[in-house]
Amino acid sequence: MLERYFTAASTYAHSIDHLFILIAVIVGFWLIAAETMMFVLVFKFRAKDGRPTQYITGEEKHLKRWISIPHFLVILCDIVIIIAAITVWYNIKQVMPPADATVRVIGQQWAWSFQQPGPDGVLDTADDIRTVGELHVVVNTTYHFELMSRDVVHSFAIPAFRLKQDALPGRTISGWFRPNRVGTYDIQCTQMCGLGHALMAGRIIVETPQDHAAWLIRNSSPAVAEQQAIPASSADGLVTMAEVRQ
Ligand SMILES: [Cu+2]
Repeated sequence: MLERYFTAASTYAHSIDHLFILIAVIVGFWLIAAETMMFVLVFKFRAKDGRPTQYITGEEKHLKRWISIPHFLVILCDIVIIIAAITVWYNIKQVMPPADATVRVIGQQWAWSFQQPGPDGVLDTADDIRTVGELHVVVNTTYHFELMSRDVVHSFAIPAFRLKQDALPGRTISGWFRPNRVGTYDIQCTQMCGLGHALMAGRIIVETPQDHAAWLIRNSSPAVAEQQAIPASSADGLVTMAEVRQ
């Protein structure tokens, strides 16, 4: 079950994982250091017969150092985390690499629906393919998505891609992903969007160009399919996108 959270199937999945590991290691180090220190002091200076209680104001220089030095080091660690986080955010959310294809993703209570170009490769034309709960994409292809919502706030999430983006009614939000591993991965809604929220799942199928071309033809309108039909003998999976688009 946890497998889907560890699978990395997009080009930026690893940079997000590395950021999480960096934060976990830095924060984990300080957690262990602070807790260890606390228990050592509690144990060492516990009440003992014949030992007078010390009154410490916290103003003593040699004691103040126990606060100021770790404080300074923690701020230094914060700066490291902030720089790493901004770099990852900038590369994934602020910069859009040129798109090989664009898909439209629409959230509504309680399903994801998708609109993607048909064999002509252009969105909003007669041969567009519309699907519900299932998005077919080609491996090693940069996709831009236009994310919309028909009703309330949803969040489009593909854990295997480390992709998560809120969908707001009345707005079209752009983003991108580049799948780099063939397979079928979960799509989830990660904003509580009503009674059927938990049922708002889908899947993304990352396939080879050949499989995708065959899928395109199977799912195009009958007229387009006939035009682009592959003879049964050559339907051995050797059709390229370029051939399909001709
Ligand atoms: Cu939702």
